[in-house]
Amino acid sequence: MDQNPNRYTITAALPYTNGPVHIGHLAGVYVPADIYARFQRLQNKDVAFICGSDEHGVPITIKAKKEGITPQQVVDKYHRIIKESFEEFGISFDNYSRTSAEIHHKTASEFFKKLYEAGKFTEEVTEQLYDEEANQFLADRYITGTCPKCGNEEAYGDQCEKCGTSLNATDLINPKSAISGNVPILKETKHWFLPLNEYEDFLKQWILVDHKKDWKTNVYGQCKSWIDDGLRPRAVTRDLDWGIPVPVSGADGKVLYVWFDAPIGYISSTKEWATREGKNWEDYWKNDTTKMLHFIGKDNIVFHCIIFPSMLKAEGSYILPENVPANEFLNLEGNKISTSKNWAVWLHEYLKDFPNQQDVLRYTLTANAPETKDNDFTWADFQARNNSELVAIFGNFINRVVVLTHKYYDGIVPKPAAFSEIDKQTLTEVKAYPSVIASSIERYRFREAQSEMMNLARLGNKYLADEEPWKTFKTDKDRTQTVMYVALQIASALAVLSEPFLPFTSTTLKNMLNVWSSAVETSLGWNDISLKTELLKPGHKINKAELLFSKIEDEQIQAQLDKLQASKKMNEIVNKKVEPQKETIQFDDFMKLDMRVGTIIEAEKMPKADKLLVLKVDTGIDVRTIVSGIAQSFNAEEIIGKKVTVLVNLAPRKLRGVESQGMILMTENAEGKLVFMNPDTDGVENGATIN
Ligand code: B3M
Ligand code: ZN
Repeated sequence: MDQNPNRYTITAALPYTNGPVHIGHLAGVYVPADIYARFQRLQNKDVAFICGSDEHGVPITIKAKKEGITPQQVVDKYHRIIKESFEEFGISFDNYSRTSAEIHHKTASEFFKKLYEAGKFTEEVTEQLYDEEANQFLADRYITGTCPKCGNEEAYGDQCEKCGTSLNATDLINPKSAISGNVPILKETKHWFLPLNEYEDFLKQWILVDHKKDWKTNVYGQCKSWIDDGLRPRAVTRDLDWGIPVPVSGADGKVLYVWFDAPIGYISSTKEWATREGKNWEDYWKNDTTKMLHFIGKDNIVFHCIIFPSMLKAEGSYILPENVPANEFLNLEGNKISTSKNWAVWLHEYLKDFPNQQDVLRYTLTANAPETKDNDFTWADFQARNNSELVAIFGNFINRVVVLTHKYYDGIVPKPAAFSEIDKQTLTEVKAYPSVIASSIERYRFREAQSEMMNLARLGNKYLADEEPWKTFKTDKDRTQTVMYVALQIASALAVLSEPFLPFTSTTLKNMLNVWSSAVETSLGWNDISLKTELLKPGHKINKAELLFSKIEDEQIQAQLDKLQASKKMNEIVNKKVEPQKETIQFDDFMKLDMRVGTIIEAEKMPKADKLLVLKVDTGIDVRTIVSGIAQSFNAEEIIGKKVTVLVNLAPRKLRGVESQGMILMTENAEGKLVFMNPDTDGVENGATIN
């Protein structure tokens, strides 16, 4: 086996294919993973950046039911959309596979069989929750209930997303079927369990001792609390009809638990890539000189730090992750991102509104990345980051450098004369950036790394503003050449160092500076910035200026806020509680009601009663007295002459000593004010019947 300490296996969580991806996914997992992978490639490391669609599990079957299509149709639809979004945002996976792929079914089945044959599972008949109406066992997201740990009433059968605890369905308090809403019964069924309790010592050593110092505190803290709570055997099979069939006899109708097969998806995706690229996949999974990293969101910590490592340990021939840099969650305009409430910025929609502005979103998401705590994305911040950072600093600097080089020197890098102290200091500062940025990236501090990269743009922008070559051009040719030479060196350093964060911008900039193709002698790498005495040699010709960033206008931001407001309105409508429908009545029952069109001809307040008005109503049959509880919504004068609907054959009853001879039909508006049920009655005579 090839001994290469520069090999990296970088995985990013496999998204469930039950919906498109939004900014929360990008900020939490895929942008940081991509920055890291691009950075390591720029260091000439041997990188396998691996991902794929997670196409099994209850999230998929629930979605299929909701959309009235098959699970296969669901995964085909969203796999395509998700894959395309990742490509469009420059997430540079070496391979994006899917867990419905044959190679994955084979890999996951073999993995299970190996553990099964080695006696690593326990086999148990236990009582599991069962929905009698749906005729089906309830696992994972098919069941909701109260989390025994934090009291969250919407915990799932395998996990509470609020506190992160991994659960068994039978742990839930007040369990309820997500299919029918019914209270489930208990029914016996056989399953295979991975006895996590037997891996406690291993996990204690590996996480709590070996990785105490280098794992993020949020990750370490969650792991420690699970281990301290004591680990229990965990079922790795399910009674479901969607998934990878359990590959042993006596397991009809059973599939692998999605969290058993999904992480193996990293392995099968690596195999798929290695076969295509003529590599050996085992170098990336079984060689302990390889560094393996899992980029995930915080709700996936237990699966990647406890369960999957225990599976790998049980199998015996795999390496373990060096780090699991999990992020917290990103909120949107102060609220939790929610697919079901459509409170999200969908990547495919973003690109329609901001075409070719992928880097602006990447930049904003990294600047606000939820690295140590949940964080908020706001459109106002997005606009400010673009207009006052990307446009005003980065874009402005580059544009001046390139435009002036063309204006003064026909696009040819000028020869410097004597360097001033400022020039020397500036060139020295530039050389320090690669290692400063690298050190932040190596510690998974991507916000810090990106802000250092911007500091380099700031340095360039300030240098030009201070040295003012547009002024010296008329008076001092030598000085101008020197300043432009220095500015061009900064611009080329920026072209390289911005790549992990702003890949599209970096490509355009490299094209502009003509340092792009590897055929060109001046092709630049990350470490050249510190090592080379000059990045662009005098005499090198650069290309014409292209626009890197453009201003985002208030109207564009308002349109996004309006979109969110519309989602909020829609949710209010959908979630509004209405009275449940009453018992069915027969036609004859309805016909007993005698309703007529009438007109209020007199109205006065009932003395000493807040709510009551005494009305005289012309019903067409007669003029009668009706006492109505509407005084808090109307005063007497304003309703005289109003057309109303009257139930005329209601048995009379006395209210405060006044006999009421009918009832006026009313309803209530959104503000709680009563309104008359007076259908469009223009030209309808009093006494007309309603039916
Ligand atoms: N599909 C969970 C999620 O999207 C999941 C990750 C699997 S990684 C192996 O939250
Ligand atoms: Zn909880």
